Amino acid sequence: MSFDYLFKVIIFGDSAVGKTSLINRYVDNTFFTEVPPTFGVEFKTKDLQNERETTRLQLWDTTGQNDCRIPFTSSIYKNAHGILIVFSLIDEKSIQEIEYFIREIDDYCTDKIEIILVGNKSDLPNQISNVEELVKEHELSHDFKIFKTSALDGSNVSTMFEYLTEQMKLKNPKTQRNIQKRTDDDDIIKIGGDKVPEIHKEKRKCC
Ligand SMILES: Nc1nc2c(ncn2[C@@H]2O[C@H](COP(=O)(O)OP(=O)(O)O)[C@@H](O)[C@H]2O)c(=O)[nH]1
Ligand SMILES: [Mg+2]
Repeated sequence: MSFDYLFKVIIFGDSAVGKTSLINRYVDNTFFTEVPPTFGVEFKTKDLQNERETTRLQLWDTTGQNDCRIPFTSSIYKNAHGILIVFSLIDEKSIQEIEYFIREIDDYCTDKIEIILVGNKSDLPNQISNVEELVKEHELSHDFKIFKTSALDGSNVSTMFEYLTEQMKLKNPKTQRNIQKRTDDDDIIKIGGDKVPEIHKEKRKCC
């Protein structure tokens, strides 16, 4: 199957913030109170269609590598168009971790990659009241958009992914013709072995 757009989105964040649950909610409309741990990197796809175009999103789930501070291999960034940094709206430590992920992705991100911060678990009581302020302290002076979501009740999940998709289209206007015959197989990467692609050598100005 071919698509007008094929976007790769990487989902980072502290462990147990709901990365896998957000993907499950968006792709399969499911939610589990117990989620099997993600090993390494896996992706699920979501196809979007309107009267003008078809879009395939590859949503790359990551395990909490940050727990043991093993950096992500550079190959994960290959052909990435979007990055979500997920934190929990009830867990201040996960907000502090944003800084770690921003530093991690610093070397690989270009202005072409859309980065969004996602505060998940908005359904729970005892939300941190000054989330925006705390996030600002750790986003290293960027001005990333923040979405508050709940994978449990689904609120804002589609809205957040739709916003991301629109931003990726705006940043990749030429992709439309170039990738018409691309399939998922073109984008499968070997974890650990690949060189940093050309696009990533032009460093993101703001990182
Ligand atoms: N209440 C609530 N629990 C959530 C939400 N998202 C995930 N969880 C729970 O948080 C735990 C960790 O979720 P998981 O998706 O495995 O997190 P990950 O390690 O970041 O992939 C699981 O018990 C989920 O059921 C949410 O939006 N609300
Ligand atoms: Mg997971």
